[in-house]
Amino acid sequence: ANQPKTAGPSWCNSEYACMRPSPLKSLHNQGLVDQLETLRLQRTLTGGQEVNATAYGRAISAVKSYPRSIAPNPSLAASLKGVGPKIVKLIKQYYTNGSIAEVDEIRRDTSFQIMSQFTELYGIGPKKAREYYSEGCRTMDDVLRMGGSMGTHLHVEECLRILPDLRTKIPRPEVEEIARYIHQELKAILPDAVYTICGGFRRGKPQSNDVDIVFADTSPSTRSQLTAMEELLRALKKKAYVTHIINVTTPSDKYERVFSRLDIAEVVVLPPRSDTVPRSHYRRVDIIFSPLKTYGAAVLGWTGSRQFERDLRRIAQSRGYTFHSTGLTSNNDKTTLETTREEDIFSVLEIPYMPPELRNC
Ligand code: DCP
Ligand code: MG
Repeated sequence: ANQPKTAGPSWCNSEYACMRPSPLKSLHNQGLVDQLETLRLQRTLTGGQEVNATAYGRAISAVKSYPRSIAPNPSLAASLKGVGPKIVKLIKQYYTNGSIAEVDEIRRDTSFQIMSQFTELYGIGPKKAREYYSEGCRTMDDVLRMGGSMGTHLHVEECLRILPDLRTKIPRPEVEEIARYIHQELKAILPDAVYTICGGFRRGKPQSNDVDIVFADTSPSTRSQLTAMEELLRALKKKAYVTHIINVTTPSDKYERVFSRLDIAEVVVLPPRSDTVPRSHYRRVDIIFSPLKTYGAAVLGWTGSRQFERDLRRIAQSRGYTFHSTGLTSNNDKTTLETTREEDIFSVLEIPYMPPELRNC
């Protein structure tokens, strides 16, 4: 094996980001991370380039997990996994000049600002953002009137009305209150339901763009999840807590094989004012129902980060398994393992357990 050139701990050199403890913010190199994030976003929006978005993603993840400052010796960036010579040059530029020239240029570019704003709209990816821009759209209003939408069930005027709220970040206490409220309603239907708030919240983000809640029923009775989800949504709508249902994915959908036994409802809620919610905002919530047997996989799959999930799936493949939020499946006999807890998956894959706050790769 190659002798690591970095003086850092051995996991710094793992080719899998999910093996490297990655905090929310780099203690020592966050300024650099922010610059590289701009380049990544720009590459995502403009499509193929020599150093593409994925390459920046890998480099960002490597820098984030590096536990010391790179500033005293920027050349050592070359020894980080996933940092190629072109990015090393940029890193040196950053530490010499205090910023990367191309980043300054990108941030001043209005087309970049406008397109990145479009991608904040639910359901608009980089490709669509580019299309709408080239068709002349300059505001969210333009995009919605050109047919862009947040799911087929929302009308343009309605989107425009709630959009400013949905673009406001959700503080942690409100995230918790939303989960508590929904759980409370669910108890009338499934008294033994448990839940975990996943997504960025679980990774320690102080504010979230949406709320991702994974539920499982711990009672041995075999009540169908589908009915439970339907009943829950009906109850929440009746109370005017859920205001919009964007999409519901059920096992009976055409995606049956991929999403087998995971029900997902993408909704908008309007939590009433309270001590923790000083002003009501419309909020995006993903409600996920998982069987108890694969609850660990659902929680692990919905906690992220995206890079963490990508590399976890790569590790799983290298060990002869397929990982998905519906479960860990053996590639040989196609059996899905019992993974009630997240730890079960780490242990089958023989990798160290990574606490959620260190999955921000
Ligand atoms: N997820 C995933 N792949 C997807 C969708 C989701 O791996 N296509 C996982 C990783 C995400 C988590 O689910 O971290 C939740 O997705 P979000 O889009 O809600 O992202 P976050 O919760 O991380 O951030 P935020 O909601 O604050 O934007
Ligand atoms: Mg989220």
